[in-house]
Amino acid sequence: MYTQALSVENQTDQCASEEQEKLRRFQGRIDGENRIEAMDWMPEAYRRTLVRQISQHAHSEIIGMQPEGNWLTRAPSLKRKLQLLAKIQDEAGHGLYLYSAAETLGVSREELIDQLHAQKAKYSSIFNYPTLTWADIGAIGWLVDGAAIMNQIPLCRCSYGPYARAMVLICKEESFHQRQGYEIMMTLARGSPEQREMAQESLNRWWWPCLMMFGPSDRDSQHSDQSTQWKIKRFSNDELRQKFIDATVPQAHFLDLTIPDPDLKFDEPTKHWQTGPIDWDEFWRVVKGEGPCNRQRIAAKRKAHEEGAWVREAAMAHAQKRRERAAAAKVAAE
Ligand code: FAQ
Repeated sequence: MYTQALSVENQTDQCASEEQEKLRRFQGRIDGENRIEAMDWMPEAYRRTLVRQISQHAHSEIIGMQPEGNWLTRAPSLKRKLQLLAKIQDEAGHGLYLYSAAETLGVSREELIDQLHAQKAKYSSIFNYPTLTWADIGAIGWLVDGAAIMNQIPLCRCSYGPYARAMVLICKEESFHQRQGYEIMMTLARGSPEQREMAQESLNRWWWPCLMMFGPSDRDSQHSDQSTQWKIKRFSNDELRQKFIDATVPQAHFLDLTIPDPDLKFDEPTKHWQTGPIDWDEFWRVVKGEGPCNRQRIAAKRKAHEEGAWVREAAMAHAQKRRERAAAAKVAAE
């Protein structure tokens, strides 16, 4: 009995030390700026963190199509309509790319989409705000895509290979989106007094929610420390938020628009723009499902999924037929 117990203990010790060794080698690879690939050993918590972040990111791209889709039939010209259509299609592509990246971690797209529909998975808070005027399409491109790029450029250097590679193309397209949004704002800001007012009113509504997009302040960010150690995150939420503020305030000045923040000031010693306090209660309300459009977004997403079932079934049936035909052709050739 006694010797058996000893040998079980020894085995447990050995397993624990092997696990420690794997962890040490894993962190060493990350510290040495090597990429982790899908077939590599990784700690379960690293895998779960990536599935959480990548799937939330994918859901954001897909849900993010809705506020813009609202203006497709009302774009002010054919050129604007085509641009907007192309942009929304890009967002769909980003979502699919990101679902594929998540799937390399051993989770199916169906499972991820079910989690979104069941409201167990999050998507970005920003897409729970309504698009009330055409200027909102400009503001989304300028500010939301601007914030997305600021957050996503560092993700091109994320330690997980499939996510990092997906981000390269996504960032290129987001840059184009940002420019088309800024160009809409410029047209409005230099247009009639009514157009200027529309641009200003839109900036007033989108500014603060865009600052919230970067996530809670560093002191309340529960995942940041671990994600930074794993080089999934390269900058903290507050650092990226500050970079965005510093880049965007001069762009607003160029448009001759006013940032809706009476406390905004340039801090000469640090050379940073300082904002007033962010309303974190609003942020958490929106994250917890109580934003202006949360229910509407999920209901629209579920409806589209249900109505699209026949497309998925037809695609699967077509793929099955092709497989059968290829197998029959192979047999005939033998
Ligand atoms: N909204 O500990 P942290 C786009 C949650 S794509 C909702 O700091 P983390 C393109 C967070 O999940 C926009 N929830 O978390 C486009 C966590 O909850 P959990 C999306 C948020 O992961 C443009 C909790 O709070 N981009 O815009 C938000 O270390 C135009 C604690 O937070 C990405 O997803 C939020 N804003 O840092 C499309 C980029 N912030 O999961 C259409 C990738 C935080 O424990 C039109 N993601 N939470 O239940 C990231 O970089 C990170 O996940 C952060 C959050 C920075 C978003």
